[in-house]
Amino acid sequence: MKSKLLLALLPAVCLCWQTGIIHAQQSPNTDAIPVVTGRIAGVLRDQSAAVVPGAKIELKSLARSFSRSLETDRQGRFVFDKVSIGHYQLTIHATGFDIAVIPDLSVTAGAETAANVTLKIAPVQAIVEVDGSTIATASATQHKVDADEQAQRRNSAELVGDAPGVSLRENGQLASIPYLHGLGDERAKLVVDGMTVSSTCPNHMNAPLSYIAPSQAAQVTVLAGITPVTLGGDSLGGTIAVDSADPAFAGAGERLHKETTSTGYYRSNGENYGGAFSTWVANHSLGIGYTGSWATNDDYTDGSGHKVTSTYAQSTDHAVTLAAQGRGNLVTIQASLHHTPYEGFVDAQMDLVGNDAESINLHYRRTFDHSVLDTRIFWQNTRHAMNIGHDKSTFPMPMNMPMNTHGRDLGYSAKLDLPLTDRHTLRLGNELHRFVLNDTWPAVAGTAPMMGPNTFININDGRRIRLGTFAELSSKWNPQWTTLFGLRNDTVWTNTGPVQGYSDMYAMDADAFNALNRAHTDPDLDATALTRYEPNTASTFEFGYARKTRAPNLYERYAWSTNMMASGMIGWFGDGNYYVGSVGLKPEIAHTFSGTAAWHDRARKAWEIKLTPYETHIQDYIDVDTLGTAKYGMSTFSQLQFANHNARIYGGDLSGNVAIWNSSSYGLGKISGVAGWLHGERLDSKTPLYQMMPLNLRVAFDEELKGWSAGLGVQAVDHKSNVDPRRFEQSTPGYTLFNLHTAFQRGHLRASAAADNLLNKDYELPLGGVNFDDYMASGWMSQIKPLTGRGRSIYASLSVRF
Ligand SMILES: [Cu+2]
Repeated sequence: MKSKLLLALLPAVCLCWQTGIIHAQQSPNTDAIPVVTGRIAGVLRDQSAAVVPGAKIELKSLARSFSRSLETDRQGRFVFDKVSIGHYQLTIHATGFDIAVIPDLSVTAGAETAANVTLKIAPVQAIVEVDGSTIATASATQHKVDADEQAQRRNSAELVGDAPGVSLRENGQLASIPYLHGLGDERAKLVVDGMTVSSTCPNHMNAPLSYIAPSQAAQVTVLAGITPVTLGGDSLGGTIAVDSADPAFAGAGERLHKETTSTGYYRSNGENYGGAFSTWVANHSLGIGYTGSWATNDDYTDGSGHKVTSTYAQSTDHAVTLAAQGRGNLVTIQASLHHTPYEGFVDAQMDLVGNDAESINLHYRRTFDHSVLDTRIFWQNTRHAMNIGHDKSTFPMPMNMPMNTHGRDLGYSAKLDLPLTDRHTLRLGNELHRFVLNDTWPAVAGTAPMMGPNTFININDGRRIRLGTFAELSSKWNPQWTTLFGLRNDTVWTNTGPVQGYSDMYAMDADAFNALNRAHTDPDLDATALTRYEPNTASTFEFGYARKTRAPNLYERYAWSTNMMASGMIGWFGDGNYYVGSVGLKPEIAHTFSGTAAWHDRARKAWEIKLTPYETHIQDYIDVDTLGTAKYGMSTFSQLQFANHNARIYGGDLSGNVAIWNSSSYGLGKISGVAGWLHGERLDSKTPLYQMMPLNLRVAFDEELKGWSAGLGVQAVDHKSNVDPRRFEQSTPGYTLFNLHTAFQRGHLRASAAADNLLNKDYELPLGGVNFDDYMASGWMSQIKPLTGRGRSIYASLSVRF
């Protein structure tokens, strides 16, 4: 069915195939074939005649409710054995290629039907498949994460950092926070293996992407701007999906499919080292695997040689996966454990002193004759502890201030892809995400009434429940025109129980909060309308509108204390300010107009250039009002309360690549680049929005020759002068960074090396927030400064795969 949808979406399905009947006598396994069945066998190749391994081959009976699927083996071969005689449709999905369909293959008794297929490079990258949905949008970027990238990226957020429209905000070492077209953190939906997991922390220290190690990530998808409603819900800026590898079952001629990878790496700046191990074994219907990783790092040093304290971290991840397939069914269950004993936060008053999470993710996919049902149930239990870490100066803060949160995420999703006619496909779905949060700060002996004698209850059984229902119609009117219309309703319920402070000095706020009606129901409506025009195989134009809604999170509504110390613990902005919630907050609604124009050679192999301008008007953007300011020593901070204000963001992304040479003697030499520019402002005060990435450009030259690859990258960032006055955001100067990398493959072994910030440039991160540690270490006697980035770092890794 999905093949039909894809067929409908693609301008032309380029497919070369030959079928023929080879008499059983010529087949090597003649005696194994019973008379009422036959077999289908073939080899998959690309246009250069190279074999295509790991492609998904789906076989469907044209007459009966029967389907089977498998993957091509390392030689690109596949065999369907003991296939009942009759007529079948064969569909081939391979990343980077067109979907190929052989509409009618006939299987005769005791004979082998050959189905050798030559795949063509996908002329349109507009089709991406993520979390059970096939999405057509030209602005989407999707890529497979290779071994070098898995080893080179410090955290999984960095895997999406080079995609057009994305900028990363530093937030600890284990997960930077992606911004999509200026809308970041919880304004961008982050989906890890189909799961939506919440930050169980008032500082978002355990952001969703910290729950998948780069070594486990196999594919990343970025949908900035116009997100199809199937991937929506709390997705103001768009959606980022990070997925681990699909289960691979034994292919033709393979009794067991086995894969084992082991990687170790070392990064000089901050003594960062770690390793990952994964192993997988499967027969034709059952598979089991394990992935584990461990990483540790000390504080890094910036380009001036200054040690940036509280940038240390350590983490361990384990995941066990079981998968089974047969007759159109695929079931996967994954159980994971994540353990972070410590992680410093240089831009916050607190550090992470413990984070433990367990999760279970059950996925079931059923392929029917004409439709696909995709369902998932997930659960995660997170215990998170904060305190003042070992790097932080204790003056004039208390020595000890424990804060503990406990969060539970539970959710399900069910999606059905239903082709109505050859032209139209309907997609229906329903999903639930339920988040329950407790946030309590135990009393510290001898500190009453400031921090005792009672436990400070920040969030008491806070709940945010989102139930979403959606319908989407995608239509391929003719080879040139495609449309997509979607409607989605999310009802979000939030509530929390009564609270208390450490002592009576907090009673006024607590009593007022407890007297309020804290239960809210927000009926959120999302809509997407997208149209695409492909006048020829060398250009694509797309234009769309999306309305997307996000109801406030639990801290935005329920962080209740106006006490300076208590409100200093709230906020995920890294700005040193003090935040207070507001029960009456309304959901924010983004109206986005965006277009994409892409020009490329026919095969999208030699060159491509893509331009995406956008404008978003955000009604009731959750910004802040100033309650007061306070000068501590040399620096001034604000106490801010979350408040709705209209805002708008506009900008554009430009990306492109060109192959400069491609030959057997010189290999493939390629230049690629991504540029982004945006402007964000609050409409009533005409002031800039917080943390808007300045004009930035990344250019890379890469060369691949046989088992060797190397590249040079340049990143140039303009100075940031548009700053948010309410948060005392500071401007940062422009900078240019260079990096080099190389990798070499020999048999099972792969070695890679890199130098980041090659010239050891001293620079300030435009989205890095402030260096709160240095300010505290000076006894408040310094002007608080923006966070500086990493100085030069040399990197080496070695991995074995067999
Ligand atoms: Cu925290």
